[in-house]
Amino acid sequence: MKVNTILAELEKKHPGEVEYHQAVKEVLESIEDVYNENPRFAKAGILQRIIEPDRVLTFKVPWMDDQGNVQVNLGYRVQFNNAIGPYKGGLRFHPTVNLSILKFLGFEQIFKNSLTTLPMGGGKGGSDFDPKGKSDNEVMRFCQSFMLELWKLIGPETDVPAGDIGVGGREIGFLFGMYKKLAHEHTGVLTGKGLNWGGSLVRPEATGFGCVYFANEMLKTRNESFMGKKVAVSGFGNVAWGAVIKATELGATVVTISGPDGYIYDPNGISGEKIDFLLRLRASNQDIVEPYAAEYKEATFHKDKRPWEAMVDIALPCATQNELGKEDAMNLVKNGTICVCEGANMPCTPEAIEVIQNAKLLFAPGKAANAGGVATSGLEMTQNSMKLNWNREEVDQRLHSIMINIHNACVKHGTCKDGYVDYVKGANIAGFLKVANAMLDQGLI
Ligand code: NDP
Ligand code: 2IT
Repeated sequence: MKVNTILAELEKKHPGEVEYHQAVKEVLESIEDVYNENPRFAKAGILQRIIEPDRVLTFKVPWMDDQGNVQVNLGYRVQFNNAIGPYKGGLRFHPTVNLSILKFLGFEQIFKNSLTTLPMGGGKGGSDFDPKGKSDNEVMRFCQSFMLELWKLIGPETDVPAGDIGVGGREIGFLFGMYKKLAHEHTGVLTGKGLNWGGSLVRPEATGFGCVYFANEMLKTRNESFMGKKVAVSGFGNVAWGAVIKATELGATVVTISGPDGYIYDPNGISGEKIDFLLRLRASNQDIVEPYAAEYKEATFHKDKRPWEAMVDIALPCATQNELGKEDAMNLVKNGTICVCEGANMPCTPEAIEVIQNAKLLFAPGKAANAGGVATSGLEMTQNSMKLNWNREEVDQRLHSIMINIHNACVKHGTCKDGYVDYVKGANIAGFLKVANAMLDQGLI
């Protein structure tokens, strides 16, 4: 395998899809050695087959706003790979959504889902629709129109979408309602459902909890823990709030959260009723960062800045891709940070990862550290199939042990000669081998 040749071909075939190229490059560089060790991979064209999605559906989503005007957005579903199970991955509703972003996310999802040990393939979808500032009725009409196209492609044994940026419980409800009506079935076709109609306990907080469980395993390898540590979290969405709660529960003080307009620093920690306050603001579609600083006088608002300038022991980027760059990484290293654990997908740029790893900090890539969300989606699918609900402890225990297993897989495949664990390499190799071997077993299809 010649990584550079394959990447050059990919860039020629899909010009300008920079996030997709970025994600593929990282995986190819990590797996080069194990790929070359088994000549059957090259003979079966595994690489060329794994980096292209099986199919991409693009569609138009017309909907009517509250003023009676027709709006048109674009909808997508990228079905990447189903070697080890039905396509599985979230839907993102955000104005920045394009094919490059969804292909990077779908590609990452293949390896992430493989790491969970559950039978799930990789996919992703979404729209450039912006739920921010829209009424519930507008969101409902949009979701219904979106599902009118999507339902033909998905099913509980075919492709199981879920949430991502801009898609939470409300959107999943509207999407599910329309699917149920069209397909005339009540099945686990989406995950992140409401508890009364097939959802799983712990799913809402699972990604954040899983990220902290993973970070805790990394810390243990250096006889460290969350106890007494200062933590910076970015964002305050589905992923971030679970991370804030679990890190606090393990004895840390979470001093930052952020939004697109800046971050807040609260030296007393963001916990208890402050989290309830934030969740209320979020539920009513309001900005959170500035109102928080207005409500809690000890907190300071840092407009248009990122939390990575704060003095912290642990950084958990939980907002979006490429939100932590080289300078941010240099700041963290300078400030004595010991661990960076990605709650979001690809939040650190390749240059930032290089700085962090060269300084021998603990670093976990999102495909390992945020796999708790999709893993708990997998547990939701299992419960739906059994037509049974597990209690909170049961789901949380399974999530916890899945995160420990993922950590162990990364250590197994990522430990370097000097003992440093390259979790990026470990996650990519462990995730890749399982899918590649399944593809070999199943022949050329
Ligand atoms: P949400 O929409 O719930 O939250 C995203 C958060 O990030 C919001 O607080 C948002 O603020 C903030 N944000 C968005 N863009 C920016 C930006 N450019 N700069 C700073 N803050 C920003 O999304 P999720 O929590 O679901 O997703 C966050 C990340 O985690 C994504 O990378 C997603 O792919 C990943 N992920 C999600 C999983 C899930 O189960 N939901 C599972 C695994 C990974 P505001 O709302 O004010 O714009
Ligand atoms: O990036 C992700 O793993 C998610 N957005 C969750 C996907 C899922 O199917 O639960």
